[in-house]
Amino acid sequence: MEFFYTYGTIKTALPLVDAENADFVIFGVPFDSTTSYKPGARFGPALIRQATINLESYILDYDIDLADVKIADIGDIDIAAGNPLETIKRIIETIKELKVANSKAMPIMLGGEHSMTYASVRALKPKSYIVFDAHLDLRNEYESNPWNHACVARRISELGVEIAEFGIRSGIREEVEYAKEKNIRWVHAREYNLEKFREIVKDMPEPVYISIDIDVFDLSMVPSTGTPEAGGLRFWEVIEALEWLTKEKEVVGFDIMEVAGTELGDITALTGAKLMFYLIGMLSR
Ligand SMILES: [Mn+2]
Repeated sequence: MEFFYTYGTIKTALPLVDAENADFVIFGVPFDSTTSYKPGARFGPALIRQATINLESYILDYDIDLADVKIADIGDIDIAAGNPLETIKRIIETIKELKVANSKAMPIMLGGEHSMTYASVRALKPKSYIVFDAHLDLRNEYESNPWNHACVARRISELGVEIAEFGIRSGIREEVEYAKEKNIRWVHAREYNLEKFREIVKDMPEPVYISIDIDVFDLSMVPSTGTPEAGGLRFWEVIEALEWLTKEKEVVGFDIMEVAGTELGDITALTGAKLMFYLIGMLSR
């Protein structure tokens, strides 16, 4: 398989295999053309990869060494700067190409702005979409653009995918009304706990796609992100929910989005990298 390498791969931290032989295939989407507040998500994939150098491959909690897991990193999608629809098309093509080469590979997308999650959902066709996010992302359009990052959950709901959102603390009335009308369940960050998560997710159809907008976490852990919001979730709260979810439900893929920044060693990227290691670890159990 031929892929585009923008910023190199993750191989400094982990021994990698070819995409054809991998159980997990990482790719980056260095796209941030609709970002409305804090730019830099185009550097998210590179910063997350760089942050993995700081991590141990052994996951203490699971007694799993990621060095023993078959992981590939195919580099970054050749994005179309300023053109979300064309970039979405290219992501879908890449995932389809990957699935032809290796049908059992689980794609892991590193972003990049959240609008691109639509592409993974389109390509992987899950029945449920479970997202951790500060924002509802249910606007019909934002700045006259239906492919803006603030609209991604709405576009996904239009695909007929069942949606649940956790860690929410930002949205407008139109979005709350749309959620009610379409039976989209969401839990405010103030009211979030594992019990509520399980209660909502347990009856959702499989397979599921997991999306983590890094802004779901408390601002102190993720200062470099497109639209930062105070009052977020703690790291272990999210990990515990994901541990339960990955045990209970079939997962077709996941993403970690909206990591931004311009400097190596960025805190937000360190949070994203650690989260990725945990997710690969729990999905390998
Ligand atoms: Mn968000």
